[in-house]
Amino acid sequence: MIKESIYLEFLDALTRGEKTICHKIVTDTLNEGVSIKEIYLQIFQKALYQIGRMWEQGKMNIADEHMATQIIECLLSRHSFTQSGKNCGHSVIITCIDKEFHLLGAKMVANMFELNGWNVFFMGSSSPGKEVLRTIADKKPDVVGISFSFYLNYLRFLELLESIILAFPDQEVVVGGQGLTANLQLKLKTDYPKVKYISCINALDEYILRFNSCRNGTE
Ligand code: B12
Repeated sequence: MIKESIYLEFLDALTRGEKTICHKIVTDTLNEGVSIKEIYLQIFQKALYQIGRMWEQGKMNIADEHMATQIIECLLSRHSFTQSGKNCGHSVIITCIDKEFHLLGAKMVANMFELNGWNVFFMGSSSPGKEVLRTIADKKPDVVGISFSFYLNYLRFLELLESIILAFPDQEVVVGGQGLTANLQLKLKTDYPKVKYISCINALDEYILRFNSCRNGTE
């Protein structure tokens, strides 16, 4: 568990655009033996959700929000491969839907797969549906992960899901992101029972463990 004081120190530096201080806090915390997953959830995600609230309440301007996002994007790239595990032989495509510019949640998820030894094909933000389909045909991944944050992208999300299921009926698909409201989670359960909703990287850990044990025949 990361101390609240560390998180607050990070948030303060982040909202002032102080990248060097943010980087030092993360490096020191990792050196104390805290895992990357805890840093992602208890510092990065927590700070980004707070920044969202501050922006919504007019307590943070767009420039500062963009700077903070850039700092976390940079830290996410720096702190990914460093604790990489052995290759487990599984592969995953992670993508955001078309016109979806919220990238960081998807990137965290991609990094977590990578840390668990998966071969990751990360397509980033705003990927056109036909390119996602082409990449699935090309890479033949074990899993496809779709990230969806902005509610107005709802129809694009369903369109992509439908087209993947139609073209690759046996494809394992996982989805996540804040666009998946309780209603939409319910719709997924009833209309697309094979698609798995994963709420955050803690739940992702459980999914990866289960996936590995199923594939290794221990379940
Ligand atoms: C940074 C940010 C931006 C940046 C994104 C830059 C970037 N490179 O990513 C920019 C400036 C581009 C942006 C733009 C906009 N944004 Co914005 N943004 C945010 C902010 C502050 C942080 C997003 C973030 O990174 N969160 C942290 C990550 C780690 O959390 P996460 O995405 O939830 O991911 C976790 C889980 O959901 C899950 N997960 C996510 N994806 C996946 C995928 C898979 C496969 C799995 C298994 C799991 C999974 O695991 C992740 C890790 O635990 C949020 C506030 C918030 N509450 O998040 C608003 C927020 C998401 N934005 C919002 C809005 C409204 C907008 C704009 C419409 C603003 C505008 N008027 O222009 C545009 C829309 C752009 C678009 N078309 O996509 C709203 C969305 C409301 C909604 N649900 O629709 C939010 C919630 C702000 C708010 N409080 O209103 N934004």
